[in-house]
Amino acid sequence: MATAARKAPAKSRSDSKSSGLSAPKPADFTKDEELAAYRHMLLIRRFEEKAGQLYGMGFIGGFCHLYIGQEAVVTGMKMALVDGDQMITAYRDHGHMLAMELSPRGVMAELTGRRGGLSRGKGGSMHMFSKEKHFYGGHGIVGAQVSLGTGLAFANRYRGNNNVSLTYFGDGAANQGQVYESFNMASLWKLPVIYIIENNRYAMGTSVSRSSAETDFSHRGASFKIPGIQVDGMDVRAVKAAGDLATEWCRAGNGPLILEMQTYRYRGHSMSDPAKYRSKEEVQKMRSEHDPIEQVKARLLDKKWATEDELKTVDKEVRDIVADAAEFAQNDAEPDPSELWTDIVL
Ligand SMILES: Cc1ncc(C[n+]2csc(CCOP(=O)(O)OP(=O)(O)O)c2C)c(N)n1
Ligand SMILES: [Mg+2]
Repeated sequence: MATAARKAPAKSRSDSKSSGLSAPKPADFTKDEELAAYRHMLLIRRFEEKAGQLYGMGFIGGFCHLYIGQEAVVTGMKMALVDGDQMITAYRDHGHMLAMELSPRGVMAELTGRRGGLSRGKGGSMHMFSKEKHFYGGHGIVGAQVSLGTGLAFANRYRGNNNVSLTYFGDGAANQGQVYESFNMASLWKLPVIYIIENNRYAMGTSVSRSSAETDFSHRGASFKIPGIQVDGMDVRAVKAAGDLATEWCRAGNGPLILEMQTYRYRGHSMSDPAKYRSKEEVQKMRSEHDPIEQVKARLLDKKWATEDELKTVDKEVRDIVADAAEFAQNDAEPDPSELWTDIVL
């Protein structure tokens, strides 16, 4: 009996195939779309590099998780949104904020704990929000944002506004229990939520294969009849095409969808990570063969849509925005001590 029970499971009946969904071909970008994707991804990369420097110089305290390597995920998804669509994520969140057009000055000044920060210097790297830009944080408890993101989708449904909630979480968070409670409700009530699992292969120092029984995260909704798709999260065009498909799916009233973004983080989990769990060669291979920004750059040059000099100008413009944000974040005043007693429930 025991051997029969261990037989390989039959293929899931509620996966992407039975719903008629499969990963779409990468989007055919116009010149303007390629250039916009290049600029947006470069802004995130340069911003994160600067945040890393400021951390090293002692301007940023506490936690700081960099998004370098994963830029195509938020950039491609943002290109598929309409006004009013919401985004919520975990603590590796600066790229998500910049994608949602939160001000680089406001984000950087929050990292340095200054008055001009988006949470007035009291939230830090993991806790920033912008209701006007429909960005709902920034959450440090692994998996906690998944139920909140599902709640945002519930509100959309209740208000009949046709907006979609983009709820991001990591491969590690995908093993948290509340994720599945959320999946159940989202599917039962057909909520317009896209669960974006950023599979960057590691949860702190633990690889996916060491921690996950099902390593195909697009199948994680099978028990709840939520279809899923695996996406090359290093190719911004593949992300955009998946984003278009997923937003249309949700807006048509079909309920939730899972997008597993296969991506990679180049830096450590946070700023104090000895990185003994992976080889330098593994990181180098991803950088040299799959870098999301280099892919766009190569296409722009290949199609003669931009020259090296023009791309250098874009880099200069982006560096100027980041330098201005860093300058502001280092010189802005710290919050007044009386601020310790504001924005809290006593
Ligand atoms: C409930 C909870 N458990 C454990 C932690 C400690 N912790 C912080 S990040 C992390 C790993 C999460 O990895 P993943 O979801 O893959 O996200 P990534 O860091 O790769 O973006 C853990 C276990 C936490 N913050 N919250
Ligand atoms: Mg991870």
